[in-house]
Amino acid sequence: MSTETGRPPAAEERLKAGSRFLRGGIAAGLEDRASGALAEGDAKLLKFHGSYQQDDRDLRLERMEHKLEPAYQFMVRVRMPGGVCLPWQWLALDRLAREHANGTLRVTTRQTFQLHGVLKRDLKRTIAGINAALLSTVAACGDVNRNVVCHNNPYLSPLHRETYAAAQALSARFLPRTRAYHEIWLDGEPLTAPIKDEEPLYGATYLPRKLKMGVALPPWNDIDVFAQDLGFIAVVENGRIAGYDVAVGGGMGMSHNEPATYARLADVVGFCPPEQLLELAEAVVTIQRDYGDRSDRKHARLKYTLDDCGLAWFRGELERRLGRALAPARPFAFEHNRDPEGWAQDREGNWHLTLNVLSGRIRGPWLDALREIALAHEGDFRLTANQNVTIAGIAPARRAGIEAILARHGIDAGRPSAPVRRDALSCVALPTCGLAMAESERMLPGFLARLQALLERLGLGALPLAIRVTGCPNGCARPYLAEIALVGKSPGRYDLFLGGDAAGTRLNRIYRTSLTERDVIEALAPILEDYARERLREERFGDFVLRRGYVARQGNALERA
Ligand code: SRM
Ligand code: SF4
Repeated sequence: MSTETGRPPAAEERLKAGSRFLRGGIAAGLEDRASGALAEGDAKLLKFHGSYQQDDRDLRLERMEHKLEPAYQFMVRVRMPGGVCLPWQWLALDRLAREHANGTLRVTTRQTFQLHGVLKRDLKRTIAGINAALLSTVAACGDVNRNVVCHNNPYLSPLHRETYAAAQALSARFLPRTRAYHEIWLDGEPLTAPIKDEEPLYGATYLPRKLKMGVALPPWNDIDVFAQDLGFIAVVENGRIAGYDVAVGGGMGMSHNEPATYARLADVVGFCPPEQLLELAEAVVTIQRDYGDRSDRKHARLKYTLDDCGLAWFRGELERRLGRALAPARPFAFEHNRDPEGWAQDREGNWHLTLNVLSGRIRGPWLDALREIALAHEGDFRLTANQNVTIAGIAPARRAGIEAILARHGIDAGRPSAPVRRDALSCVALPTCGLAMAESERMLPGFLARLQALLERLGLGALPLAIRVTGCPNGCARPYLAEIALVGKSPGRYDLFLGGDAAGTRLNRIYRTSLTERDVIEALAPILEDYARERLREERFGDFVLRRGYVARQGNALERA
């Protein structure tokens, strides 16, 4: 094992190398009833199996005072490329959420589900249950290719079908090959020494860090393609997908006060025909495998490899591995990165209903309503990377039935959400996320209500606004692409970012630091007043703050393309 930097490898590299292809001591640790936790190294390896060890942070202090170990619990993330889930799979996840988790399903910003609050004794049952529903959790987390996201607009098929097929193919191609997952969770026959497992693509130490892929279909950028390590932008010519423009090196994560870490938009490096998609992805993944920084995990994402080695070098290396020159990128144009809301009908007459789920948290009447719908629904469900749910493929005769179920549970599918709610995203943060510095999901409804009141006072109640909140700078709700973003700094305090655009092609800029929620509203009030008076026709708030100099302008991804 070596690193390109000449510095010693990070501890995680030794852990992976010595884990016997991700087995570690997880199986034995699950049996150990003395603690609700796994050993430290095993908790890290567990991520590759799609689960995070967490503890209920609301209870930390109290349990410490009573000399109890933290309230350990596990988050389980499903691998669901393109976010498509059949009704019976939905029912299986609903049951697992009620029986073994905290009674909620959480739609993530990568188009899949998370369960929270699973106890160690129920972890195996939960993961086995997900597999019994022909879903998986393998490689939903860890230093591998994560859940592949894909444009979500089923009524645009057959183009949507093609992008979805591309997402599925990418997902399958980069699955780890180790049998550890089957052994631990599905009672597969253990391999006896010498271990014969191998990872032909990843190798025994997998990637230096996580890697994220997504497939976009312009004019919709509902997956935020420029935030992906490797993004494919479908190029539509004569009504068919002629191929994909390839964008590399996107990423959101950074740390406060560490300028060596930063959010970065992906660069468009060329075009590839559909049949070369997997080959190209493999070349990108193996460059990152071979050249990514394995000594410093804060500097190990593809975006840093790209900036350290240079875009020209990267393109050259890519072409060397492909054995041919990359074709130049073709033109594309994105209009927005949000989801449509409400009912839409496709050319065959079927209906699709996109429900706005605040922060993607499905609980209470929403959980019950969607369960009831899943019992009767003959189409499928599609999760979006904006944390929403589309009930897709509803036959015309069944639309009224779906509406009636929703209405019985107090959900009015016909009424659009307030725009601030419709396009808002938030990460999970407290109480489950171990890295949260401030509230996010739990503060969002109150914050949006205060902002909505301000907007209404200024006559801007119907203003479309992309607002994103995260509990720390890691960027799980892709805040640096929003028109307004709050990024957690310390309990109750946020950095305020302004100036993203409506299509997810521009990074915003920091405007003020360490503000309380109330300070944020006070800081926004004069800018919104100015906007109410001085905006140009159709001018978005994110564009206005740049034009008026509230934050400095920087190039966007399309200008870099
Ligand atoms: Fe994330 C870590 C939640 C999408 C960047 N993310 C975490 C962890 C696992 C915390 C941890 O490491 O202990 C969070 C679990 C919280 C919880 O209790 O559930 C977490 N991330 C999420 C989710 C659930 C946010 C959401 O509200 O939906 C999203 C799950 C995605 C999925 O289904 O796979 C989620 N995370 C993202 C995204 C958005 C995306 O991928 O489009 C990003 C920014 C894009 C990127 O990766 O650059 C993101 N998460 C991070 C980072 C920063 C990585 C970096 O390069 O610095 C971390 C921290 C880390 O990896 O060390 C992180
Ligand atoms: Fe946790 Fe930070 Fe991600 Fe929010 S952004 S889920 S606080 S890691």
